[in-house]
Formats: sequence, structure tokens, C-alpha cells
Amino acid sequence: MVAITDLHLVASGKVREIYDLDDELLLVASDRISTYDAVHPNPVPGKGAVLTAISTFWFERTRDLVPNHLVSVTAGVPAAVRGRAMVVRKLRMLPVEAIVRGYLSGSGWRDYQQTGAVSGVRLPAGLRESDRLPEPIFTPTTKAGIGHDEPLDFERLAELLADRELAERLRESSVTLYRHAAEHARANGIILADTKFEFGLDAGGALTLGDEVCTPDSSRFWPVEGYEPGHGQPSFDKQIARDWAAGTGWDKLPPAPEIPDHIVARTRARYIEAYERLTGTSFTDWLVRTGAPETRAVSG
Ligand code: Q0Q
Repeated sequence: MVAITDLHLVASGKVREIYDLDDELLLVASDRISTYDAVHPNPVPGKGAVLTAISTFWFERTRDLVPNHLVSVTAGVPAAVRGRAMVVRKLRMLPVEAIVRGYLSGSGWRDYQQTGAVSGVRLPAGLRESDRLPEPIFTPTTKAGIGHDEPLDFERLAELLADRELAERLRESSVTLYRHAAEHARANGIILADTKFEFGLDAGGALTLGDEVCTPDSSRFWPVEGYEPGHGQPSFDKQIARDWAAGTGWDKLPPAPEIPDHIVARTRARYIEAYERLTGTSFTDWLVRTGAPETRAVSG
């Protein structure tokens, strides 16, 4: 088994890395947490494993709805990152963020207030912030990398992909996946308000779900308890850290402040609670299944 340090880093995001495994990739989720788009200097132990476990849960549940890139969360995963990494198939990623919204929030709420629509999708008048939409809407954007992702209406998406049929399959796959995940999450005490999928084409040209799936980092997770339209909702996983950070007088610009241990501990507990609500299984089961380092240390 190779060590992470021997692998070639292909891409890194704020809280994740991708390494090259020749004909596959290794997607590694760190324990880093960002609030207000700034990464805090100290980690939330277990966050990377919870997010990897949640993506794996959705990949395994939806593989008959839409093909996905997951290969393994054990074989081929170096021991040091077991539990928070997965081997995936290499895809030719599409240059779009496939966003689906079931509720009116964030940039969608601002767009609606100004235009009565979200990314060109018209909505009924009189909706309040955080209201559930009559039907989920597909509101893709460009993948700006740096700068801001630009909203794409369907016509512009078809142009960008130079393939209307692919744009239609992208919309259909995204909405189907969102409906499945949102319905399951709601039945387990979590409102999946919106989510961002990333797709690619596999070697055979098939549209394939990549990246992470319906995690608290790629989606808005709201607790069902206390849900109330008319204003913003607390983040299931990040609100504790956000409220603490806002209380320090931090200007919400990088560098982000170090998070005190008791806030880290409560945030870790919220990630584990999100996983256990969604899957009905214990986080410990995941650590045992994947042979995560902590488990090995405990079992001796
Ligand atoms: C790929 N990303 C995202 C990213 C930095 C994730 C490239 N199966 C794949 C995937 C995936 N997933 C990618 N490329 C080829 N095949 C995903 C944006 C960026 C860290 C983690 N970048």
C-alpha cells in the first residue's frame, strides 16, 4: 500500500485533496472546516470521515438512479487516510456546478427578491426566505475556480456544453438525485435545502456523478426542528462555529480564528449526529468498516 506522501497531488480545494492513482484517483477529505469562506487553522477531528461516509451512503443508494465514480473506500486507500478517502474513477468533469434548490435561500433568495426568478427559473410571487419551493429547481452555474460562479439559464448551459441532450440529462439526473436525497433526509430530521453536484463523462462517455454528494459541505443542511420560513435558517453543522466566530468580533475575512476545543467538540458531535440521523447507523460502524486509524488504535 502506498503512502499519501508518495502520491502525486492532482488538485486541492479548501478542505479536500485529489491524488493520482494512474487509472483512478484518490479523493481525500480533510478535517478542516471553513466558515464565511475562510478556513480555520485548527481541524474538527472526524469531519473528513463523516463527509466521506455521507457521500458513500448516497453513492451506494443512488447507483441505480445515476452511475457514479465511486470505486472503493477500503482497497487502494492508504492506511493513514482510511475512513476519510475514496478511490474513484477518472472522469472528464463538466465545467458546471449542478445546483438543485428545494428551498429559497442564499443567492437564490437574493435573485428572487430582485427578479422574481432564480437563474431564469420563474417562481410564484410572495415566497418568503427559506420557503419550500413548489418543485425543486435546477440552477446551474459556471465553475469559476477563482471569482464568482456565474448563473446559467438552461439555454446558456446547453450552449456551454455544446450538447442540449447532455444538458437535459444533467438537469434530469440532478433533480432526480436531489428528490431522492431530500425525501430521505426529511424523513430523518434533516432538511436538504439545496445541493451542488459535479458530474463528468466516463471513458465510455456516460454521464457520471462525481465529487461529494449531498454532504453538509456541498449542501445546506437545516435541522427540521425549529424550521421557520421568513428568515435564514441555522446550519445543522456549522451554526455553532459560525455563532462563536461572529461573537469574537472577527471581520469574517481570512485568516479565520482558531476554534476553541469546546466548540470543536460540539461541532464534531453535530457532524456525527448528521451522519447517524441520515444513515440510521453509528459513525463507529463506518470507522470499523473502513479500518480508520482511530479504530485500529482503539482495537490495539
Ligand atoms: C475532480 N474535482 C473537484 C475537487 C479539489 C475535489 C477534479 N472522478 C473525477 C473527479 C472527481 N470527483 C475529478 N476529476 C476527474 N475525475 C473533482 C472539484 C477539487 C479537491 C477535491 N476536481
